[in-house]
Amino acid sequence: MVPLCSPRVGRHPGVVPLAVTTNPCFQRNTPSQVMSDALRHDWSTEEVLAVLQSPLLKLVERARTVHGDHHGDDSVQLASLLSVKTGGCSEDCGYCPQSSHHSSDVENGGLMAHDQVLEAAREAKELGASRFCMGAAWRQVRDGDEFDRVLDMVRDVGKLGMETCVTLGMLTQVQAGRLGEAGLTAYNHNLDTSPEYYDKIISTRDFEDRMETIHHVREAGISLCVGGIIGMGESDHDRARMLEILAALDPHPESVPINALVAVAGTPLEDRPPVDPLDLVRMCATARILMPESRVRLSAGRRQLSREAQVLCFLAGANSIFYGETLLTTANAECEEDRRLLRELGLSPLAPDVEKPAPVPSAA
Ligand code: SAM
Ligand code: DTB
Ligand code: SF4
Repeated sequence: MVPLCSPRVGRHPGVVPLAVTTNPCFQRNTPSQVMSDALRHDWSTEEVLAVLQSPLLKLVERARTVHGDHHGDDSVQLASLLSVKTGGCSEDCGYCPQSSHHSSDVENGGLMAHDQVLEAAREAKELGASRFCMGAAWRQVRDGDEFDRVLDMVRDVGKLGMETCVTLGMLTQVQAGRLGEAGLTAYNHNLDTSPEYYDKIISTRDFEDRMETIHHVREAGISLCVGGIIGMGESDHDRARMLEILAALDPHPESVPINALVAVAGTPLEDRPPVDPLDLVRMCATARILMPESRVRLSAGRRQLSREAQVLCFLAGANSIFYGETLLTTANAECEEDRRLLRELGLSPLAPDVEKPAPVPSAA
């Protein structure tokens, strides 16, 4: 059995994090500036871009320092994914093999049986995962039998002693409340890209729809898992805008998945060139600096990364991964290899934090 670290609980009031100045070389600020810059939510696009484009070694060093100041252990969160309802989605997200607008090989299926989902969760726990994330290829949640069944899945996976996460598309406030009552730990709802690039990728909803659901999730006291994708043809400016908007959320999302596009045949983005691994390192480092306390998750596209590139992402502040043989419809890195890499690096899988009190949005 893999060793489990205790989860880090709460913020570290005594910690003096390094503030990031507008200087891309990140000189240290004076102590008073440092204190006032802790957990900022007011990053400008220019500031974020300066961080993202700063010399790579300085960027990684800076992120590593912020990470050390805010994360007392060397834990990595292992989150396993299961697609509980696959394909046939009415949205036209250009990256997604599950959209009915595209012609990938993904087979459409109905909502999985409860027992099968529970079995998959038990297996994931056995392998060392602390969080179980269930994804559905829905544009939005519809009230009725299927949502009730997902709520039962959340309840019963929670009873296994795992953190639960779902990603079901758009939610109303009432639906978010029902997920909260079922004991859901986290809701995944990615921004995916910048508001300015959004309509190049998706035409069936807009960026504001995404923000609305994120707001409902927060109001329901469920923790947020919100990130995005790189490698879809967006500019550094778009990447910076996405990170700026993530960091403007108050509190910051507890999990920030950074995905590299998995270019799937039959999707409009099938011919996109592979992401430069160092761009992923930059995204992880910048996310770490902007959102010091969040779990930055090195997400889709990890299978295409060398061990060395993954090490750089961990050095840059990534402290969460998707763990398990498949993501939703595509392959992920091998579990055995992941465990070996973590052992070699001296990183330990995080234990589930099932007692965590619900985060409260700020009054502002
Ligand atoms: N339908 C729900 C939604 O869109 O919110 C939940 C499932 S959706 C597949 C979850 C997220 O997976 C997307 O928002 C996107 O960020 C990510 N994703 C989907 N396909 C991807 C791909 N080919 N490469 C990288 N990330 C992908
Ligand atoms: C997230 O940010 N990435 C995951 C999860 N949240 C749901 C999904 C990645 C999907 C990659 C393509 C696939 O396997 O279908
Ligand atoms: Fe549907 Fe989600 Fe895929 Fe978009 S990303 S097509 S909403 S499953």
